[in-house]
Amino acid sequence: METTLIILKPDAVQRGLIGSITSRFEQKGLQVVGMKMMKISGELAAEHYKDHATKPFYPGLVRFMTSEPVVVLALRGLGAIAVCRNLMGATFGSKAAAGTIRGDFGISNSFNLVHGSDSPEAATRELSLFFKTGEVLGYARATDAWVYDSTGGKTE
Ligand code: IDP
Ligand code: MG
Repeated sequence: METTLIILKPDAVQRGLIGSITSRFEQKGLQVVGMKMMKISGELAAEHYKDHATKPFYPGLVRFMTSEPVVVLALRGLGAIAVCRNLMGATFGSKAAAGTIRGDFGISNSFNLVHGSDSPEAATRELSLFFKTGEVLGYARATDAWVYDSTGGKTE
């Protein structure tokens, strides 16, 4: 099982898409193990996006991500990091495939609704940036017996 960090960006919150986007992840079978609304500080945005610090779009990205509240989610599931990236679609809304979150809900290349960790290392780092100890909750989910096949001794 993996846990990944998802951010519903300010455009998702402003456009009233918190529920619709969260539903995409839930319907897939991902388990919500952390969820909160927050306003990202300049320091946190800089730390989160430090790998992009030299990119031309970086100042605008930090301005966007700190402009209005976001919703952060910790999502758990088998292969959750790649599963979520696939559900999100390609970075640019104008290019993202239909059927994906970015492909279905947006057309902008920078206001692209959602962030998702792109590797296990990034997920660990980003979860610890956005969630304090105790804010990500492990709990047994009643539907897991049907979301996953555990009848053969392993969960698949
Ligand atoms: P990702 O969010 O799909 O992982 P990254 O390349 O990590 O994409 O870029 C981080 C964020 O920066 C994107 O989600 C998008 O909001 C913004 N961004 C990336 N490339 C561009 C660009 O060329 N122009 C404007 N914004 C960009
Ligand atoms: Mg990225």
